[in-house]
Amino acid sequence: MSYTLSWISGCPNAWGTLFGMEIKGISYESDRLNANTSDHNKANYHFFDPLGKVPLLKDGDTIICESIAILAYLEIKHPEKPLFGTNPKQTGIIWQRVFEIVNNFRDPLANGITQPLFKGQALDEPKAMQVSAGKMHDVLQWVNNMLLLSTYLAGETLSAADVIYMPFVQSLLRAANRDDAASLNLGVLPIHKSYPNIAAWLNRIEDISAYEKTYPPHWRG
Ligand SMILES: N[C@@H](CCC(=O)N[C@@H](CS)C(=O)NCC(=O)O)C(=O)O
Repeated sequence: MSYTLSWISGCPNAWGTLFGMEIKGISYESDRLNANTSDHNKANYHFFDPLGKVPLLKDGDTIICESIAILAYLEIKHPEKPLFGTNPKQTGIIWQRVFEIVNNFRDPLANGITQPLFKGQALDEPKAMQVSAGKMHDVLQWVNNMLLLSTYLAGETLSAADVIYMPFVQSLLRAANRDDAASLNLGVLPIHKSYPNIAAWLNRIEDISAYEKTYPPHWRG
């Protein structure tokens, strides 16, 4: 069995997929694309994913786009080290969390704060950023409260919800640490003071060997 995963360093969706595959011990050929040269916009890539997005998994003749779909596909093929639970209740709660992330808790971080900072656009619209910061804090408070009640986002065991959400939180922290974020006073750093339960959750995840193995290479050094 041989998988190929196309990904871009620093893409949180792709990081979640890579992280999940490493946790499950699934080997794959790494097809790291270069965002700057727009490898993913080349025609042959669009043949597989019309939107030209990463990650994309090739498994022989089977092509799966969408990071969460890839994780669900691999879960069926590799049920060991489960990320989507082992009984109906766990599976239901994990999928509930996954959809809460997708519908409510991802975009206020990614679209509202992280992307404008990474694109160097945040200081163009400081008032809009303050509005976005309010929405980001609403989300972080909700997640921080959730992590007071359980060790991981969907209970006492690491699940797909943690794997999917962690890269968005780490991307936010990296963006908030940029020099141009200082004047925005986002109030998120240091995370162990602003949101201690999220900080402890991140520490637990960082201790997993798959975290270091899948850490975005261009973020190093
Ligand atoms: N829903 C998709 C979103 C993937 C996505 O937005 N990928 C971004 C990078 S994080 C991408 O490929 N961007 C390249 C582009 O839009 O040209 C998933 O989760 O797989």
